[in-house]
Amino acid sequence: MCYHSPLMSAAERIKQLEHEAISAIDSALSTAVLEDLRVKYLGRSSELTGIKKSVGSLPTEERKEVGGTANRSSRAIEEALRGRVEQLAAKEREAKLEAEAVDITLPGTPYPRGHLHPTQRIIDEVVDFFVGLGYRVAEGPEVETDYYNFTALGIPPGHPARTMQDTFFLDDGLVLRTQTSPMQIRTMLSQEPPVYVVCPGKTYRRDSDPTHSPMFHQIEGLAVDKGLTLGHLKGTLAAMARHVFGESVKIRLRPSYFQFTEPSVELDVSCFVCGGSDPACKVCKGAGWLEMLGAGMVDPGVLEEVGYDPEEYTGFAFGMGPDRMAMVKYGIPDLRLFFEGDLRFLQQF
Ligand code: 2U9
Repeated sequence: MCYHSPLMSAAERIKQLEHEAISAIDSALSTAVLEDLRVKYLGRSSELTGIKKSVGSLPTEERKEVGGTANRSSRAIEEALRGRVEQLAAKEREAKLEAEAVDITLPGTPYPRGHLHPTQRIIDEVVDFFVGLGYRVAEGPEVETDYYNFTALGIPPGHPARTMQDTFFLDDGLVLRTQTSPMQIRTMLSQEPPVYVVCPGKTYRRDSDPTHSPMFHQIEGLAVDKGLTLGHLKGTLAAMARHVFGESVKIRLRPSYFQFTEPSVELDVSCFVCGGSDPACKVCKGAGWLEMLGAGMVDPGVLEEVGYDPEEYTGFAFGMGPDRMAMVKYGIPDLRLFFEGDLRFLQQF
């Protein structure tokens, strides 16, 4: 607060106010302070405005000097404010630009990308291969009747494959399908040959350990046409193996047995890591071969069951487990990792 002598003239007081204002303006450090000073020295309730308002009540000979001095001081203070505001505003703008500077050469903010499940990747690769050959994709119910899941495939009531340890039985003779074969039966019942269909989906078996899960996936396929032979089966599956595991893999067929195919085979692919050259190979355990799928020529009884004439048509079928194929292809030790939903596992793919 400035205190002044009551004997000081109005003009002297105006000059003192001007001096006070300008020194405060020159030492102000922000435009906000300058705004406060403008209100304090030039505002409606400022002392200088009060003096201007009182000029009219002064004796005539004083009015000109006091009014002129007051106006001159107001203009001097306004000028000082304008100059200081420009100085500080420029500095504040510089500081703001500096603080908010964006380095446009920095990489963008990475957005978390979704990841396909390893099993889904294998399913997509295999299904894409068969769609490329002209196969249709057939998907269907996971809760099946025992007719479509067993009887139609030549597994009559009482057959060991129906025993409890394999199958989840539900009420009313329904089951959780143990393979996706029911979709091939449903497809054949819905159309005449030729049939070229691939059937991916979830299947269920009463099994649970590091390499078996109660819910797992299968991809089955079926081709029914005139003149199909085991050669067609071998050529088709060899091409599929190369598509999934790389052009250098070889395949071999070993005799096997399934209730719904005759002859039945197991198809192995050569180890895509060591090609059979490394007895200590972690992937094929030195065998050089990896068991990949089961297949065979469709049993004539199955064709008859759906009304096809086995004298006129032959077919081949195959079934594979994409979960297991993913474990082999990506070197995953425990199937249970597939179903725990742990992103640390899933985002590696
Ligand atoms: C029809 C006729 C024949 C499907 C086939 C296999 C061999 C097979 C397994 C592979 C791994 C099941 O998930 S797995 O354990 N499947 O070995 N599946 S032949 O044959 C059929 C299917 C439908 C009408």
